[in-house]
Amino acid sequence: MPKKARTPEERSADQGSVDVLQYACDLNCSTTFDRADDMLPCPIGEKGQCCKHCAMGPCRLTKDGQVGVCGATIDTVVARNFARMVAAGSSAHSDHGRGLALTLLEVAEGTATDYAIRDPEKLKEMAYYLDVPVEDRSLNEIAYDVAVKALAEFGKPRGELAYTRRAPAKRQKIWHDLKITPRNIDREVVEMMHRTHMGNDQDAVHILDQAMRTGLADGWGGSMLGTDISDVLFGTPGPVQSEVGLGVLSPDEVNIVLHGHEPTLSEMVVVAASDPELIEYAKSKGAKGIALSGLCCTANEIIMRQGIPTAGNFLEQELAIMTGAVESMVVDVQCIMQGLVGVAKQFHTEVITTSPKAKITGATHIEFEEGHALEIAKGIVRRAIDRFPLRGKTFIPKDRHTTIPGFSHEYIDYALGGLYRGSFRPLNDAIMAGRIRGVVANIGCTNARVQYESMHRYLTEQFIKNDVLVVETGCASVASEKQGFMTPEAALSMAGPGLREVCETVGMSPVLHLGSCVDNSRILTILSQMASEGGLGDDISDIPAVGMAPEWMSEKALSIATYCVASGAYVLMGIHNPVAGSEFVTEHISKGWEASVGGKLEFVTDVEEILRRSLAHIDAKRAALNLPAYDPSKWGHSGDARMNELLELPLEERIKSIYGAAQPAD
Ligand code: NFS
Repeated sequence: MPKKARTPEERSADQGSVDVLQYACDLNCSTTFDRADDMLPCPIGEKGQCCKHCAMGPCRLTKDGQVGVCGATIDTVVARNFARMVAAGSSAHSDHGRGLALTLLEVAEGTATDYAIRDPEKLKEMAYYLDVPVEDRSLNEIAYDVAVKALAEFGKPRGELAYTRRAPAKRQKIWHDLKITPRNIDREVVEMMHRTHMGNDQDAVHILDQAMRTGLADGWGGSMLGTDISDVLFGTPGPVQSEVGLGVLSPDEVNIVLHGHEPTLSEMVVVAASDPELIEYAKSKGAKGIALSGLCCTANEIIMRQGIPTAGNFLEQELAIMTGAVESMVVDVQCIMQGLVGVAKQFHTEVITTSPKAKITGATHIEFEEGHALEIAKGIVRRAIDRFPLRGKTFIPKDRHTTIPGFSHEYIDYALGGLYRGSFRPLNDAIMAGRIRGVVANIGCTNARVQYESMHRYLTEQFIKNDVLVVETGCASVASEKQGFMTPEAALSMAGPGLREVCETVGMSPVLHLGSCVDNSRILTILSQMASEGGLGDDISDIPAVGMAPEWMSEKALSIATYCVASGAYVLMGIHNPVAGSEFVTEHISKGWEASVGGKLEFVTDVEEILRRSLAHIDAKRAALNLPAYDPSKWGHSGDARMNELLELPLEERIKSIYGAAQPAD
């Protein structure tokens, strides 16, 4: 029976989206939220209890002790379903990384002349880990070898992933002992698919071990290569001021929304849109200029490097079109809803697919080639301009917010110690002293099944109030950007006293934007650096830190969760438990994985319980390190906020408050 349709306010915590959702109702436009309300999730598939791996099934294992036609137990079926989701997620991130490696190769070979090496130092760091010599060699020679070695990481016949050497020594040993160090990226994904084919691996623990190895191939392989090469080609991010929200769409310029994941395309459209000839062409069509904005992880890529505003997260892709103000939505891969084409048909918007890996029926396909990148990007911009005269009635919400994204791990290192003494020491010290209680990585998607952004917003606010430094990527970060959490002012008005003091000293916000979803690899690097800095144990699992994706929806989120757990982190996921069909598997990925790799994965739908478990975990890790118990009353007696407070006091009280009561002279 269809559920009752939710109101716009019940669907989204974001005011701009609520306004457009109301407008969509008035126009009788259907969105992903209507489809979610109409379509009840399959209760069997939701818990991982359905096996359709052969034509003797599908088998639905809903009763205790029931087995499939082949005899597969519920534990095997649930573990296989979960492992396949991890493999799909790992493949998506990794193929993104491979695409960038191929672009780097073309740059080095001189066939992709529109790109350049923007961060030579990062290229040399990659060379170090990939055993590429750098002495007396040109950048192109280094780049060529780095690209070839990076591509070999996907399919080399022997050895292990080179980047696993970036993990703390203790962590590497855990992986070796458990035989889950990834050998090459493609091999782990292929082996996961092989093992879960009918009639192979039928031991839940063994299947789940390979799921960890497949996840690690993503985190320490495909994603980490993707992040590094993006930085090499497009620049390592540093803080930049920009804006977020559907209100960034321009009422009088040609709006081109860039949606998807890979920066190769979006960066070129950014260049094309600043071409004076094209700007003049836009004016000739009655527009004031060309306005670019981003959606989903592409948004994160271009806001943190180029300051291009973010229109919204995953669930705002249809809403952006419904404003009637978008001439062109240009997409590449991942998190792109097929529903876009149906929505676009009701407006003047053209949906343009560009990847040879992702066509959508009814969309215009203009295939992107790195060798003709700028020419193709200019063609795309021109098409968008041509649609401007077709624009009808528009409804652009007012909602837009200032944000300062762009915290690469290199920048954090620099911010904490300056150019000559950059280090994670101040961060470790702040955690050890208790000024910062711990760190939370809040990441992942938004999901149409819940009031989207509400969990991200609530949890992030509670964490910073509790002196927990929050780092974010992907759609989660868009939610915080809209709340103003990613400005230094947020530290003054919202952070707990200890975190506030640290943020004031460094001049940073209490929630740091680390980039797109592949950039969760930056979190692995930060955690490894914190472990090697000293004072917080000697492995990632010792650090008072928690990872979470409270509004996850994609298989990529499961891959991220799995590699974070295998790297030693406690990870909490919301929405629903995809392994709920097996008590054994639910228990194994929590307590079982904690025993074997020190990290654990739990699915918790109640937001208060996510908060409680996170803080309890952080405090338990502090206690295990013999650090002082968290006590906010010790902090907050210095800094700008305290100065402002003092300035409000009458002079005498102010002096007493600073110097104490005057003591009688002897
Ligand atoms: Ni990542 Fe989720 Fe998609 Fe990016 Fe957004 S939905 S797992 S955050 S855009 S990949």
